[in-house]
Amino acid sequence: MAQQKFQQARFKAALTRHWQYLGLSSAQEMTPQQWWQALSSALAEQLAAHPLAKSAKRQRHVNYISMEFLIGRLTGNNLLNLGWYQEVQALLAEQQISLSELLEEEVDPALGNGGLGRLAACYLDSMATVGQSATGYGLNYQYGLFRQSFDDGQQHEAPDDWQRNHYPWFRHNAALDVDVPIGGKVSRDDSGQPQWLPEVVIRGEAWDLPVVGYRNGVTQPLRLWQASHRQPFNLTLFNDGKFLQAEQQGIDADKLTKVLYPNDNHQEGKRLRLMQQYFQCACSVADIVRRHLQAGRPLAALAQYEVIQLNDTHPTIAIPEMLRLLIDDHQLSWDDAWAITSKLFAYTNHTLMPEALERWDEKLVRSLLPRHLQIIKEINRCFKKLVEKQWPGDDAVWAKLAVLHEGQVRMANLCVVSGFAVNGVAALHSRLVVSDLFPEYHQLWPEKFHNVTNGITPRRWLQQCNPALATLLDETLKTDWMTHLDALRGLEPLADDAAFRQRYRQIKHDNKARLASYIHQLTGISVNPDAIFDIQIKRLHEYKRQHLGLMHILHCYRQLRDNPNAEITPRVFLFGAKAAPGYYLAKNIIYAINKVAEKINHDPLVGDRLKVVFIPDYRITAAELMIPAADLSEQISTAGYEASGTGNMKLALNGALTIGTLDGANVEIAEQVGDENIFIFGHTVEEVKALKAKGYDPLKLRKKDKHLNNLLKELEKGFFSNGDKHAFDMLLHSLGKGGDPWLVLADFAAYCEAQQRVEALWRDQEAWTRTAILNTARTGMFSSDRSIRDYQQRIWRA
Ligand code: 26W
Repeated sequence: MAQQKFQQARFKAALTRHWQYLGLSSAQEMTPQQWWQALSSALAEQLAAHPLAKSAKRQRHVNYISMEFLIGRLTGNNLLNLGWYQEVQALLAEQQISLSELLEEEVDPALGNGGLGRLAACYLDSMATVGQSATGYGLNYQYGLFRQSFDDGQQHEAPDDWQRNHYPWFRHNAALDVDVPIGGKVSRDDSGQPQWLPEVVIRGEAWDLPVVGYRNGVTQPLRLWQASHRQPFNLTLFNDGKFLQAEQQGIDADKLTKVLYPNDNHQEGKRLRLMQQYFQCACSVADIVRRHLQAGRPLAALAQYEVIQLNDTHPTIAIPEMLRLLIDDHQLSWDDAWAITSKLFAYTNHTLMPEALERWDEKLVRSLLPRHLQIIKEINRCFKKLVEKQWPGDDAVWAKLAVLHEGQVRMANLCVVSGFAVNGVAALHSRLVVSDLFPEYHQLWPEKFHNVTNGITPRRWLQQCNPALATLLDETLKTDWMTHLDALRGLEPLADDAAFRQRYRQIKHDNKARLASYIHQLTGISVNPDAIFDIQIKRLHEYKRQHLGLMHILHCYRQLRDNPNAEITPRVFLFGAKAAPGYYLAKNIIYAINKVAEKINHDPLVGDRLKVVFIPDYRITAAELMIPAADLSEQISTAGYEASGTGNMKLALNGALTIGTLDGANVEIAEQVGDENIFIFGHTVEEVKALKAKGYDPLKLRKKDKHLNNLLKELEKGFFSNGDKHAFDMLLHSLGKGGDPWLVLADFAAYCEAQQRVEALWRDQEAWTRTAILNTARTGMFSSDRSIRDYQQRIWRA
């Protein structure tokens, strides 16, 4: 399809309506925030009027269900994808308005925690861009991920009231609202058919955001469900003088989509969370089936036209919901309903961490979803026959594979048993999914298992966040690299061109200066743009080992104090990370980093040579500023635990060199860029397993390594915490006796050695830039367009 044309007259008229509606006498009277509102609603109006792309014949429509979509700011990104940026910029300039300043007015919708939610957003962008007909389904949270600030170094959380009510990109599509039953019990009707008598019915409102393809005229919806009540206000109660009770149903329903759960990689068995999951699935499944029937297609053909991709197990309840709808509402037999459902669902696994694998208490499921529990039991019963046939009398295997076991419903098992495809998110991870998580399932159904390595959208993560580099690529490559990212390979010869290196280096330097001024404005700390910008940005988690980074900072600081004239390479260590509010150890790590930062940043002996900055409230917008300014990308998880990572791809594409373990997609990044252009260190997956099997004792290591011991001692003595000897207890205990499950101490020496290799290369700036250019040139395969094509070929067969 062709690019959609910008209609100047319509746009101007919409702007005018906006200030007139506000009761102002000219556009000039609008505040910057009102300008942003006016601009965005004028754009949204043109888009809303644009018809959706008709899906190509025989292509299955993809329904991407995810509890999280970390979309980031929309206005600038939409302008860029539409190809209207320059035109709108010029129009606004006529009124002395700066477009880039207006774009800063947008709140960053934080409807996700981290990697999983951001991946969903990149995939929507790519599906629209490659012309894969798709709908994203999620929840319209009133409060997104909490806002983070630091109070004497400790994380403080505040609600993220992002004001969805005034978000001009939203359209409430009232014709699509759905009624969702919850609770109650199941009885049998006269013919013996189960009949669900729910306790309450909640209204699901369809709030659509437009997903704009890259200059191809495609716009498709991200549909976020918002809970309300059919009768939010009870007039009878009100008339009886029961004013507070009168609003109760509305308030109760509202609670459902009030707030995003801030956990990442850790399940809590909370009732409200299960209600959120079910609410989202019920709305989405109803919408999918309605769309199918409205197109005049038979139910039996549902899986020919639709596929449902589950973003981790969070939307698993969609599976029994689909069966329920087909059996109870459309009177299909179990066998017919199963034949459809088992061809419809595909499941993506994003983590192997046992504490993240969702299990729900059978009692809880029964109390909220009694009919679904019956259906789950039936799936379990049928599946047991199969297992019995394959492994007769083997109770241990059944205990592992059962969907329902010892009063727990296991969502991952439900997905594998009921879905037609399962995939991991990087080659190594997909291998481990088979070998460590689901080996028996793989034996049963080898054809179900796939790998699709994650990707990132080059529109937001290069063109938008790094415009200077994008311009250099435009001039140099003269191709549509943003939709054919492999074309970056064309840069390879230029790595040997001194003039090109100079330009590339200058861009990095300017991006660093831009970040430095942001840091100064935000924290008052001055950082030197000529130093190495060493960046670790990701959720705070033990397995990601921000504390390994901290240990290395202590090591550098110690070196300087031992020898104040030491020739060390100036570095700025930058962190960005939120810790789940109930994850105390992660918060203790944040505190430790902040305290160490305080000491180092104020030590006159150090001067400009080392700086440590923990940037508060890390989010998409901060990432867009930090990634183009990075020299060094820290990807230092314990091997085997980071499923893929996607920040690693963004950073490498923008010319940061990776220091990392052989984990997740780091392995594939190393394959692409070449071993000589990346700093790999530490125990491999096999070595981690072997070390643990042998019995790893961090204390022994500590005793052997005097230097390491001294670093830890300083933390213990309160040197960084004004004499408070207990400030970092949690962190230190985790590294102590019987501890260090993430092998921080075991990888420390290798990490420091790799950091020395980093410094050696940095001293030769020409060689460094050459390597950086090769990183940009060779990371084209990490475009999410490629990931989507892999999904099409391997899973959706679109
Ligand atoms: C139920 C609590 C919970 C919440 C979120 C469990 C698990 C999650 C996510 C699956 C965690 C997550 O975001 N995983 C990350 O997914 C990214 C996208 O595939 C990967 O790049 C990261 O390696 C993985 O940690």
